[in-house]
Amino acid sequence: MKLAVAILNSDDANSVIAALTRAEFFVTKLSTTGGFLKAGNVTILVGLHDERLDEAFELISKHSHSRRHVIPSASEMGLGFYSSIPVQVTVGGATVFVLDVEQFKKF
Ligand code: 2BA
Repeated sequence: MKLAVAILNSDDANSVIAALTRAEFFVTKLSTTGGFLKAGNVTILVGLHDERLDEAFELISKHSHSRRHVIPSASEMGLGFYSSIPVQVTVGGATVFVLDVEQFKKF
């Protein structure tokens, strides 16, 4: 058993979650904030059997899109300094971590 922890763009989250749920995955949605942009994003937890990992990856990647984000000049960059020029970063699609699950129980 695995736990997939996927950080999604807020604009993609509903379609990713809908696709996973339709495919009978169990999903928990958390409201999170990126440390760099300090903008809201969505983290989902998906507990799943090892053999369904590729299927979950496929659905997450199909419904996640990368976006360019411009940090305006003179905004704090999360690194302890201020930029004097606008900085462009590419955000996403999805960032996914996969953890081994030692035990899984529902009471
Ligand atoms: P944020 O931390 O707000 O980062 C947004 C985007 O800014 C990142 O996109 C990346 O392009 C850039 N970025 C982040 N940290 C940076 C740094 N120290 N120096 C230069 N550029 C940096 P993504 O990599 O697609 O990440 C999207 C969101 O996923 C992140 O939002 C964060 O919430 C999460 N994330 C990504 N990688 C992570 C990791 N290794 N551990 C934990 N969370 C991660």
